[in-house]
Amino acid sequence: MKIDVLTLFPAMFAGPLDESIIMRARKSGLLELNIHQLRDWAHDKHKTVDDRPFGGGPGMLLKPEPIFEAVESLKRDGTKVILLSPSGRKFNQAIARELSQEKDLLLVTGHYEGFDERIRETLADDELSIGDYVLTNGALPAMVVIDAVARLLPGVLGDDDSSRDESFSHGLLEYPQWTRPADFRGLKVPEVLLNGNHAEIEKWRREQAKVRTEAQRPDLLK
Ligand code: 4G0
Repeated sequence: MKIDVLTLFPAMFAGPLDESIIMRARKSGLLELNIHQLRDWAHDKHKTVDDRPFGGGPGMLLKPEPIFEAVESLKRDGTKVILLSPSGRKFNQAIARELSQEKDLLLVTGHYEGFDERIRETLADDELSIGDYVLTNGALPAMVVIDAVARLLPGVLGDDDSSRDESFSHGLLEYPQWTRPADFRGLKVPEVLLNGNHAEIEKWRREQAKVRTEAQRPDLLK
């Protein structure tokens, strides 16, 4: 998969995507990642990319010309163009799975109070939000989407990690887990996990996952 990102803050992308599993995916060619500076498509010598909203109001909007020209120069046949903004559809594991089936993504990250509406109407195939909060710009949301999608690409994870993903799709939170020592400062691991009865362990874990989901995420059970 190829992922292009259009951003005003390319330096923010150095670091998180240069580590561990994502870097391995990039080095092996399973993921091609290209970060682009939106100002490269600005028209004037001040590299202006924003302007004030018609009708008044606070803040600035990303103006259409630089983004239209950037997207037109970067997208090819079959590229899915996605805006990151607080008004998007809420990103989740199911959307990550869908996106991992695409050939190319182009992530357009905003800033200020948002985008000129013509960008949303004409240029974007989808608009995603990583959650109900406002950040200073869309770089972190783009990195969240890239990470969640890249680890699902065939060959990126080992088999152990891949199967772990399925437990999320069963719609419950993870059951609690412990590792050695069985007694740490008097804090003991539940006896059921130490007795080697795998049918009993499986049943106990299912119950615990349900208890935890009811407490933390009752919305998942509805
Ligand atoms: C567009 C995404 C972009 C509009 C982006 C802000 C949070 C998210 C931005 C705005 C972002 C998210 C209307 C403030 C840049 N913050 N939740 N900031 N407005 O995914």
